[in-house]
This record gives sequence, C-alpha cells and structure tokens, in this order.
Amino acid sequence: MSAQPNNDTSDLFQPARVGALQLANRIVMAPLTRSRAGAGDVPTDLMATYYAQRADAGLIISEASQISPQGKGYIQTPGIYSAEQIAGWKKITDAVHAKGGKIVIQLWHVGRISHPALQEGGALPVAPSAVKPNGWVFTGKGKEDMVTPRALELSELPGIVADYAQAARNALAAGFDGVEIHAANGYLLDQFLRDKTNLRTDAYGGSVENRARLLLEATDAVVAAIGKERVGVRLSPISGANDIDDSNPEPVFTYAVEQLAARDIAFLHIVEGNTGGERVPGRPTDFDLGKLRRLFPNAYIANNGYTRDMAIAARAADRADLIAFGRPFISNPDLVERLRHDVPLAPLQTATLYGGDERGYTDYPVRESAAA
Ligand code: 8OZ
Repeated sequence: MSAQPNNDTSDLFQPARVGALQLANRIVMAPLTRSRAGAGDVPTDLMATYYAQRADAGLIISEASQISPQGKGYIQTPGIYSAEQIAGWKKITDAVHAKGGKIVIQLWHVGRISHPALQEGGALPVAPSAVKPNGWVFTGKGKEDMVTPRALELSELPGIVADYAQAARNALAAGFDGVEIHAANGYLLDQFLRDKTNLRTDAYGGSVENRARLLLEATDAVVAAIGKERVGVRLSPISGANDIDDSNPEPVFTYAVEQLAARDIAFLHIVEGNTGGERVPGRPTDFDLGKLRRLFPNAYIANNGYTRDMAIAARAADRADLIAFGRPFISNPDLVERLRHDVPLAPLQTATLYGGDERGYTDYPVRESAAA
C-alpha cells in the first residue's frame, strides 16, 4: 500500500479516446521547443530518452518540427521532411510506444519568425505580407533583429499546403500516432489568420474566410493524407506571441473553429493566454473562449498555466476534455504520478530550456517512491 493519499478520483486520471487514439489519461504533454536536434535537424537518441521518460502522459505532443527548410526559425529544432529526420523520429516513437505512451508530432512553419541566417541560401523568411516582426532571433552569431519578410506569391501556397501533407505522411512513416498542425503563437498559419500580419488582397487575405483559407487547406490536405481521426489543430486566439495581433479576433477564431469542427478532426488544442508565461488577464479584445469549446464537438485540449486544481476543476465543469501541461512536464518527467498523488512539483531550471545537453533535459529525477 502506498503511504501517499491517492487523490485520483478526477477523471483527469482516467482513459480517454481522442479520434483514433486510446489514451491512458487526460493529461497531455504540451509541445515544447528544446532545441537539441542534431546535424541536419535530425532528432537524437537523447531526445528519445527525454520523450520516453514522459510517456506516462496520456498524449505527448512533440516539440514543433519544421515541415520544410523554409519553415525553420530557431537553431536546432527538428524537421520532419528528410529521410534522416524520419529515421531519428522513429527511434523516439518506438521508445514512447515501448512504454505504453502515445505521441503526435507538431507540424510547424514559422513564416516571418525566422532570419536569413536560418534559411537556405540566406533567403528572406516568407509571410503573408511584408510586415516586419518586432523581435529578435538567435542565429549562429547570437541575437539578431528580425527582418522584413518576403510576401508569398499566390503560386507558392499550394507548395506549402503540399509540404504539410507530406510532413503528415512522413510522421506516420516515423511511427507517430497522428499530428497537430501548429496554427498558434504567431507562426505562418496564425500570420495568415490575423489582420496585423495579413494585408493580402487576394483569396488569402481580407475577409475572415480568406484569412482562414490556408489553415483550412493545410488541414484538408493533412486529413486527406493520414485521416481526420489522427489530426488536431492548435490555435492561440488571445495571444500576442511573436508580435501577432488582430483588430477583432472573435469572428476569425469562431469561423476557424466552426470550419475545423465541420471537418470532424480529432482534437482542437487552445492556448488560453500567452504561451510560455503565466495565465494573463483578458485584454480588451479578448472574448469568451468557452464559445470555441462549445463549437467543437470532438476532443478539446486546454493549455496555459494550468495547475492540478485548475485541471481537476476544468474537468469537473467539463470546460475541456484534456489538459496540456508544458513547463511542469520539463522538470517533472513523472508529472502524471505527481498530479495523481498531489505531491509537490520540482521547479524548472530556465537556463537549460533551449539547447545544450542532458543537463536540465533528461536529468530531472522522478520522485522517490513512498515505498522505497
Ligand atoms: C518557445 C521557443 C521557441 C519556439 C511556440 C514553437 O511558441 C514555439 C516556441 C516556443 O509555439
């Protein structure tokens, strides 16, 4: 018998079905950029250790992974477009599956959040429109200011949609259980959704329907490639991350979620504030995100600064089907067990978040068992 009280009556700790996936519990490991891929942006064996350590999560959503060289905006983030990358990921999915876990990959194109130093041939980053982000990027030379991106030609968009579909096929070849399309946090698909970054006058700009077009085309292509029951989408309707904004986000995200619901995809993953930070109080443009949950009949994953109590309360009130934890999963590989037994969480070391070796990555201990 465990000496710890077993406060696991919440169905947070019970199995759940998400599309084609049967999950052991409703706790999700959120996608977390850690910048530890190897040469050629190939996932490493150390990454396999890291993910396998966290396989108790009902579902792992991998760190954001570029669908093409053009989709890259940070040093040492993994890709999912080359044979070597697929082989590297296969070791990771095998390691997670060997421990009974489930893992989907987050498909990423950063758009304007990049730098010529990170692009093939020193090319300009691409975006819906030539609007410069306010911010800096870590390149090989240190911190550099972001640049004014090149507006994508209409003729280039089918190629990007095709890259999403190919990346999804690659993901299944690499053993993933599915994919999450990253349409949050100010990256390419979010840049199309918002009127601060999308000034286009063609079929991909202007109206809400036009601004959502690239997201929905990418979703349709990914669904056609691997099946709707293995596809999810992440959105961050009230975030200002990566200098993103919209004059009126509610109709944009209402339409996008209605359209995603009509496609019957497996899950919708909502960042309920600004990613990476504390939960933020509402801004003047914020709206009731509960509306999006009500519009989407399949699995709704909530994220952003959740504590154990908040997660249990969200389940009790049916405000979400699953809860994604980000930073707590970094410093607590056994987060599910710690939440189940309501024991303290280990603090995060921020200096080792991005880049580096096993320190602050695979060396966070699991809790001493009460029986030991
Ligand atoms: C932190 C650092 C680098 C990338 C996101 C992919 O915000 C990211 C990211 C976060 O979605």
